[in-house]
Amino acid sequence: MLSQTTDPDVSAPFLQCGSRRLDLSTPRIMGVLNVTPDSFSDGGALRASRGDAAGFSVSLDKALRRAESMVADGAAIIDVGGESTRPGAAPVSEQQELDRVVPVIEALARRLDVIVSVDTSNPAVIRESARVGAGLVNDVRALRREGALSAAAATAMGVCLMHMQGEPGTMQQAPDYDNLLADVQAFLQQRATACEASGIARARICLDPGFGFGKTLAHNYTLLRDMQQLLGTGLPLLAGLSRKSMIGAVVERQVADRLPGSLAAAVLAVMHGASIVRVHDVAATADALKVVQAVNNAS
Ligand code: 7PM
Repeated sequence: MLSQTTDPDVSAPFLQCGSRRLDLSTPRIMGVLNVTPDSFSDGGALRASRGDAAGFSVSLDKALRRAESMVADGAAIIDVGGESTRPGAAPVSEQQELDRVVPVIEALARRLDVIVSVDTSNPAVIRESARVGAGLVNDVRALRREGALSAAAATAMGVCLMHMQGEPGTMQQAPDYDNLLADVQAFLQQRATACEASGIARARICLDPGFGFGKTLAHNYTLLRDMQQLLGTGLPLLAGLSRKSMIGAVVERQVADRLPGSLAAAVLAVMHGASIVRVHDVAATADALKVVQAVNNAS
């Protein structure tokens, strides 16, 4: 008897990211690459302009090596960002953000066989990142900034639309929902519809419930338990849980000691419908997800 499961091409899920098609028939890992001035131990040479040849190359090389090792460990996407979403973080100017992320994206896109993602809300950063080879825009503001939607639409990049209640500086002050899952789903659906209306094909869109972004601890765990409901949109889900305070709160450990908790969260996210997990610890997460896959493939 013919069945869909005998034909690997029938309804195989994917995310289109520029010229690359990310196969989502098994869960994928997005590795986090921070390029803030303090994220590499040379004291911030990424901030240095192209004129500062020594500092520039040292930090660029470190970023490249870190990304290379994440790819070797199993990352399908490298997410390049400037931690501008951290509550209380100093605002970064457009030029600073361009100077930090564009050279790194260009180097990664040229040298690595991986989808390079840019973590930004800024239209100029979206445009420049696409020009140098980025395949995905990861925007915690879901392309709501003036000009961001049209900037993304003018490229062939994939987009990750994340739910956030409020703005990074104040979002944790009093998170409140009438109906958490319904509110998150309605927001994401509305942003996906806006993307499609701007010419972004559905195949380019993935959704993210935004763990920790305008949510209490209880909200975050309800969302992790019930995120399968978001699959009703028909779009793939990305989940970012790695090292977050929702894990720290239950294991009572500092950021550096949250790997076991983060692995449990990644496994649960995949079991509850996530196609992509955004993590800091790629090798360990890859092992954990292989165990999930072995269960799913059991006869
Ligand atoms: C401080 C606060 C530092 C928060 C870093 C963070 C997500 C993301 C981030 C996510 C998507 C972190 C966050 N989280 N992008 N960017 N989904 N799509 O813990 O959950 O990494 S930044």
